[in-house]
Amino acid sequence: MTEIEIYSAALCPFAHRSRLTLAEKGIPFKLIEIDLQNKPANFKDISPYGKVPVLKHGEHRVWESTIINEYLDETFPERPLLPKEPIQRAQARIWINFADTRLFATSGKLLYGSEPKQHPDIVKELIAHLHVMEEGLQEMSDGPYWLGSEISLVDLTYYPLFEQWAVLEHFRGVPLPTGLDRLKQWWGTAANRESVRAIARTSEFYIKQYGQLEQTRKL
Ligand SMILES: N[C@@H](CCC(=O)N[C@@H](CS)C(=O)NCC(=O)O)C(=O)O
Repeated sequence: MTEIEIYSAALCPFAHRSRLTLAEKGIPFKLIEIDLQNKPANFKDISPYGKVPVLKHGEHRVWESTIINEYLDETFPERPLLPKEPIQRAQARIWINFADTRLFATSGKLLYGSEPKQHPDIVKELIAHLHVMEEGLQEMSDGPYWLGSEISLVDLTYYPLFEQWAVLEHFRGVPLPTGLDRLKQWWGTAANRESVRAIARTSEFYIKQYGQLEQTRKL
């Protein structure tokens, strides 16, 4: 098999998505850990946006976690992680897009891209997104995964933020609100998945690492 390398960083939830996809599909890969505070001089040659994750597959490079994940699913069609029917694929992509443009965008803004006075409004926005997810899960999934009985790229796209939720709670005072029962059930199922457990980090790990980041730049 042509060698696969993934450029990753332990704290990066986007890289986490692609490592989980590789694991779920049983694709062997080499992990290259990048210190994002001290990037290698040639990193832009590997990653045009200067970000992780980047996938190297032989002579090809692919970046952006959701695009990497679809590339992997199409290139290695065994153990598919998207449904077959176009409409179901479209629905999966709508949820993946919601993760990127709403949930991860808002949580990122809360952690990095805002002033404390903006936080109450951003927290409201974040909680509203969680409620949209809760309703979506109730309506479209008979469980235990996002699209029903099988794990999919939707689960692998969302899960990494939940593994790090303790960071939002610790640094921004945002516990997961009560009343999101279906979402919490989904989280519990995803967290128990073998691929997830194999590389899971504890809340303490994330809090400590983000705490160290805070010393070097403003969280
Ligand atoms: N939309 C990108 C986001 C990737 C991203 O933001 N990665 C962060 C780490 S979590 C990064 O590499 N940041 C380095 C930088 O911006 O200098 C994806 O889904 O892959």
